[in-house]
Amino acid sequence: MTTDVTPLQMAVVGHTNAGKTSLVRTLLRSNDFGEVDDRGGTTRAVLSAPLTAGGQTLILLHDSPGLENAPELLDWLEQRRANRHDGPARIRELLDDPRARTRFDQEAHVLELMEKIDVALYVLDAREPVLEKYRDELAILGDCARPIVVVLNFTASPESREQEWRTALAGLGLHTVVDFDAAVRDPATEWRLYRKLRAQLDAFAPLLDQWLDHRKHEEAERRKAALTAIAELLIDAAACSRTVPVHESEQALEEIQTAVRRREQGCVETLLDLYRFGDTDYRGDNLPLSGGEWRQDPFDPETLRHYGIRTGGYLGAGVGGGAAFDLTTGGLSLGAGTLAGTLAGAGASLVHGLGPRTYNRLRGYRHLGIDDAALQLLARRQTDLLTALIKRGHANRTALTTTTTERTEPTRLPHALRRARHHSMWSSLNRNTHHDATRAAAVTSLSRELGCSVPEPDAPTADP
Ligand SMILES: Nc1nc2c(ncn2[C@@H]2O[C@H](COP(=O)(O)OP(=O)(O)OP(=O)(O)O)[C@@H](O)[C@H]2O)c(=O)[nH]1
Ligand SMILES: [Mg+2]
Repeated sequence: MTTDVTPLQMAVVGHTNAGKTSLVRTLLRSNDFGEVDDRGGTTRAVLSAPLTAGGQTLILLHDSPGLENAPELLDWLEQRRANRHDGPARIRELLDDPRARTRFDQEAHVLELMEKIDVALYVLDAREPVLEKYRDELAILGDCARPIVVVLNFTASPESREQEWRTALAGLGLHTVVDFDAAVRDPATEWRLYRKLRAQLDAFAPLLDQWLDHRKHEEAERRKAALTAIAELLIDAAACSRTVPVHESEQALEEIQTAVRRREQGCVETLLDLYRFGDTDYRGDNLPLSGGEWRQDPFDPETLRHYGIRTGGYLGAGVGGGAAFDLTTGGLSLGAGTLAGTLAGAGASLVHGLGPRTYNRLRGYRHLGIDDAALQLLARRQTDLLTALIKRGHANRTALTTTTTERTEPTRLPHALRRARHHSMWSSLNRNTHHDATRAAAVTSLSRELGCSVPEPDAPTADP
């Protein structure tokens, strides 16, 4: 049974173009809220969105239009001598005055909002010098008599004047300041922001604790689901195989490659969905991801080189690595275009010491699958993508990039993938598929192993 909760009402206010809507997007984990633009004056009315846990709204976020005319508005307020010691009364006087409302239309939306909220996040562009107009904005907001937490945005920029701002804000009696770059998702800063709110809002402390617990749990579950999706892809790819007459080898290889490419694409989409990113996040020409698809083919040796994956001894055979291989050879890698010819030319020498499927082979059959290097490539770029998504804030409007770390030594495939080689039923890309408990166990152990190379999104447990 759920009890009714009175949500914390939180306004996001500040100068125009300071990054208010971007901050809301990051806190919501969604780039599907409001409009974000460089021009300024983008948000023209208050727009609200809930932060929910277990079907309950715990926090209501209110985005607001930017303050543009604070100096004149402050002059107006300072002329109201009758209410000179009563800030909220002066603000009400302004809102009740039709001429002032028209004159300060944009600001009136914000002041009306300030009257009904529990706390305001004042967003500042930390790259800006400490100008008088910002002090005026803070003086006006101070009149509203609501707790204010100052959010220094753009702190990841080299032009950030964070220290200058902190000193100036302290001079104005504002000590609750948190740095926050809305384009970067950093759970530690988000955690700090909520801790600052908690310190100011005793009555909402249990609610904020509940929200933080929810957020941590949600992040951990999201990461787990993403790692499972990658492990499923890799098991499907490793277990994918076709046994065909030699003359159909080339066609069968192409079929395997097409199936694996599609399967990888499915995994990309699952990860983007899990992290709530859309097609605007992967535009761009200089990226491995373009229009939601990898621009580099996983079966192209160039792609392997890009990822620093060595194809071991395979290339020594004189054929392209990272393509697909005849599983009966125990690891000889063969490019699609060269497969039939190479096998035909290699003749019996390839048959030497080939293991249990030699019989089929001798009768003119091939047992084909994808090679270790291509599997390593799939694992690397999916875990790289997941790492980039974990760190990406929803205010980030540049296209998604992934960084790859160069590895020179060929690494051994994880045990689960080596096992998958012997279980063709485990692959959804084969005709006869059967997902049993052993496959599930392989997925679990592989996703744990993959997790070692993907950062934990958990916020720090101690107070900063
Ligand atoms: N790099 C970076 N860019 C940001 C950040 N926050 C906002 N931006 C960019 O700054 C511009 C303005 O952001 P908005 O979120 O629209 O700002 P706003 O305060 O809501 O603007 P108005 O609604 O016009 O008052 C956009 O181009 C954003 O992409 C940030 O933390 N880092
Ligand atoms: Mg806005």
